Amino acid sequence: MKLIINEFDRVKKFLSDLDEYSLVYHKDSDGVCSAVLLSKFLGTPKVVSPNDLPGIGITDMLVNSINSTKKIIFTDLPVDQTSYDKIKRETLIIDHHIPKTNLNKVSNKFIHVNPRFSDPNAYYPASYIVYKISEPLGMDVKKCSWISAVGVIGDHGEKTCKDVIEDAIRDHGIDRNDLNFLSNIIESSKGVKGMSGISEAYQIFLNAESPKDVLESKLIGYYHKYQKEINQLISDFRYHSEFFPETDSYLYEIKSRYNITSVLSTKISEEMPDSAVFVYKVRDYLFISARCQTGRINVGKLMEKLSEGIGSGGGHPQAAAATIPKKHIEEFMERLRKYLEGIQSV
Ligand SMILES: [Mn+2]
Repeated sequence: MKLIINEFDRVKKFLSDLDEYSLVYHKDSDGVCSAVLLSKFLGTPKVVSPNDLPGIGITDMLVNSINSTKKIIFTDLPVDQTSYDKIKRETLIIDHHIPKTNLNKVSNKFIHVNPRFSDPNAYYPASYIVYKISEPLGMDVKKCSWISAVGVIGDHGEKTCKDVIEDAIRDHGIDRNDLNFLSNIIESSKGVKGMSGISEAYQIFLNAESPKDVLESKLIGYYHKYQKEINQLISDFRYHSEFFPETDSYLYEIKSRYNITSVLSTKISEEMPDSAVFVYKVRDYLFISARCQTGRINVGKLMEKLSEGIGSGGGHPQAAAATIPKKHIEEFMERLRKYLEGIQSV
C-alpha cells in the first residue's frame, strides 16, 4: 500500500508562494514532529502554536491570531471537527484522523490533505505525510528522516511507514529504542509542563541538527521527572485503588500536578490486560481515562453511555475517556459505581 495525496498539485501551488504563515499543530509527538519538519522545510512561521484547548480544540484567540497572517497551516489536527468557519485565510490542513467533512468541498480556501479520503483504512501519521509531500518538492528530507520517524513511532505507525523508520536508522545511527525514547521525551515535556512544555519541545527539535542535540537538551530533565512520577503513582495505585470483583475492575483517583492520567491507565492496564482500569482526576471538571486491553469490557461504549446527557465520553473498545463538568461529577460517579458493582449494566 502506498500513500496517495490527491491534492498534491494544490499543495505545491500553496507552498510555492508562501511568505508569511501561521502554523498550528496537535500537542503530541506526531504533531510536534510534523510541525518541526514543516518549519525546517518552509522557514520559520510568523505565528506558531500547539492547539490550545484539551483534545483537538482551539480557542477563538488563537484563531484570531492566525487570521493575521496571509496563509495558515494546520498539522495533525482534524480542523473539520472544529469551528472552521472562523478561519479567514487560505489554509492547508495536513491530517490523518478519521475525517467527518472533506473541507476541499466546503470552500476553495481550504486544501485538506487526509489519506483517508482515498482509503478510509489508510494509516499514515502527519509526520510521514509531511515527509512524503516534501520529498518531491525538492526538500532535503533525508537530513530530517529521524524527526519524521519519531512522529511515526509516537502515533504507532511503524507498520505502514517502514521506509522512513529505515531511513532514520540507516542515516542517523539510531535504533528503534532511541526513536521511542525521543517520542517519550516529547510526551513527557507535555506531561510536566503542559502546552509550554510542548512548545519547548518544538523549539528544541527545530534547532536540533541531530538526535544528539535533543538528548543533551533540558527535555531530558522533563523525561526523568515524568518517569519518576509514573513509578510513584503505579506503587500508590497498588495500595489505594478500589477493586470491584464483580466486574474485575479497578478505580483510582490520581493526585498529581502532571498531565498523566492516560499514560498511567495505559501502563497499569498493560500489566493486567483483562481487568478494566479507571483512573480519574478532579479539577474544574472530572477527567477519567478507561482501559481494558482485551476489550472484555468495551470501555469506549461504556464511557459514552455513562456520560450521556451530563458530559462527553467515548473512544476505542480498549481505550477511552470522558470529561464531566463539576456539577455532574456526583451523578457520573454514581453511574460508574453501579456499573462496577454489577448492579447496573449499560
Ligand atoms: Mn496527534
